[in-house]
Amino acid sequence: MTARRMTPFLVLSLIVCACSGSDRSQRARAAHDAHARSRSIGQEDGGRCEASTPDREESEYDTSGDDVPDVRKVFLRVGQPPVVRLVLICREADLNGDGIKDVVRYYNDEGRPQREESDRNFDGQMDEITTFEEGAIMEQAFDMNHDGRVDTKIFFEEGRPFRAERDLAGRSTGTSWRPDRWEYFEGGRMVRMGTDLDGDGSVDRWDRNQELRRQLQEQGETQTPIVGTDIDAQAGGPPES
Ligand SMILES: [Ca+2]
Ligand SMILES: [Ca+2]
Ligand SMILES: [Ca+2]
Ligand SMILES: [Ca+2]
Repeated sequence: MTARRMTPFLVLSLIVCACSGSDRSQRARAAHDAHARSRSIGQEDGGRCEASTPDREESEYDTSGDDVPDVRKVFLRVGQPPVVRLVLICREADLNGDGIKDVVRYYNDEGRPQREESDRNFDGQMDEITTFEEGAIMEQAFDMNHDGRVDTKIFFEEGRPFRAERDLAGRSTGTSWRPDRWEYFEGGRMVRMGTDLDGDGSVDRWDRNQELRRQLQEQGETQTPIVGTDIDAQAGGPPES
């Protein structure tokens, strides 16, 4: 039984081995050249997709028609021969055609997006990081003023932003997030905003858009009362994030 199963594989192996030596060496040389070229490109173009381990394959594509690759994909080989499938785990692209990769998206072993980093002003520094959970966008972090530090975060629920946090005073560090502005959204629009004026981490002033809240409530988009004491109740401390 086992021998019968192996027969097609053996035949295939014999066919492969029957290829001429010159064909084989040409293919090997082409593959080697392509690999060497992509590796050198990867070192120079800000490439972040790691493809050096033996369980990975990479390929490059020209999507702009100038014969220069602007997209690189890295695949993970999953399974054992002869049943091996390739799963996309990383994709990076040069959006403005300057030869430097500006956006990279990482996927998990099931091919679902996990994280995306992008350089929106093309200065070589990533300034937008998007994280996903179960394939859905959960959080975005921005370096809006391009000083190398995150100053804005947006949190999502069911694909829509529900809260933004901003560090207007620039007190955050790489390990400590210290926002001083909290913005809340309903129906995709901001309805209230808390500001920490004295830098102690607690909200000192709440502003909210009464008219917008009234409109949303009339449309049945919010259950939050228009009038009430929720502002006072929340003053004095930022929300848990
Ligand atoms: Ca670029
Ligand atoms: Ca940048
Ligand atoms: Ca910043
Ligand atoms: Ca305060």
